[in-house]
Amino acid sequence: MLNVAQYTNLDLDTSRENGVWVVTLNRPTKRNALDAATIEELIELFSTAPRRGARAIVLAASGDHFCAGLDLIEHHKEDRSPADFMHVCLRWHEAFNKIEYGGVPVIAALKGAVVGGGLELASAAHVRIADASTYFALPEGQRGLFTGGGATIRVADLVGKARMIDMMLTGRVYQGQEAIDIGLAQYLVEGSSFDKAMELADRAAANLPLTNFAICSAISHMQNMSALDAAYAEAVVAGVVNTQPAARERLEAFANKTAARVRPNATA
Ligand code: 1HE
Repeated sequence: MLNVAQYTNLDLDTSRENGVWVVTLNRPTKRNALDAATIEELIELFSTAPRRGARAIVLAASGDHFCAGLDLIEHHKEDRSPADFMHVCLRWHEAFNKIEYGGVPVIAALKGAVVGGGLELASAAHVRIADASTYFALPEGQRGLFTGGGATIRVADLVGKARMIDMMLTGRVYQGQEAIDIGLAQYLVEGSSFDKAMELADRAAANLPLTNFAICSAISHMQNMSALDAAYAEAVVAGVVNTQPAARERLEAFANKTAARVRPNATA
């Protein structure tokens, strides 16, 4: 079992029996700004979680804001050289790639500010849930900075490059239904984004781990491939996943008419 005492800026709760872990950004007085220490903790946690039995992970935050992005005070104090900051960015990429490619579903419960590097972190998760307080922005442009945590890849992928460029040039803020419509999050809830994240994590954790591994790793890898290579990789992954013994049991349940059928949502 993971030594939970090793985390200072994260809180880790592994107590649920279904393997749903809750990882909470825990620097609320700094609006969960990401300093170098927090990035190292994220790397450690998300590198080890897949082989330590996590079946799904809810990424939450303490306080009113999900994450204020790069720790600007640390960055100011450190007075980094270009090479120093390049290495900082490489550690951010390491952390966020572990989230996106780790093979365990990561569901982000968003609230308040999801800005700059906070949006880069959120965009590495597989599912994003916004509540009424959530707002998204890329204030780097106004701070004299540039994104360094993968936004040029993931945020541009979510919203398209024209919207990302507008967000950075003009400081545009997205929230509410508009944020959903442009792809910044998949869900907007009236109540608590955390409660919805737990509900979805419970659902995802009930899938077979190997199937979730493919969903939360292979699809991202395939996006980086040519169509020809992606089709080949898809066949190989499906060959492994779709013949796993546990899938046979689920197919048998379908054949025996004991498995749930796919039905439309109930209408009011
Ligand atoms: C911080 C940070 C931070 C707050 N680094 N310390 N990100 C930004 O440009 C966002 C900057 N932050 C804000 O705009 C606001 O703080 C918030 C909208 C997030 C929250 O506002 P508010 O009124 O609740 O809090 P506050 O009074 O601004 O800040 C409270 C404390 O958090 C204060 O510290 P204190 O010691 O004076 O109490 C702030 O200094 C601290 N704080 N945000 C450090 N970001 C790999 S490249 C990525 C590029 C980027 O991410 S650029 C950063 C973009």
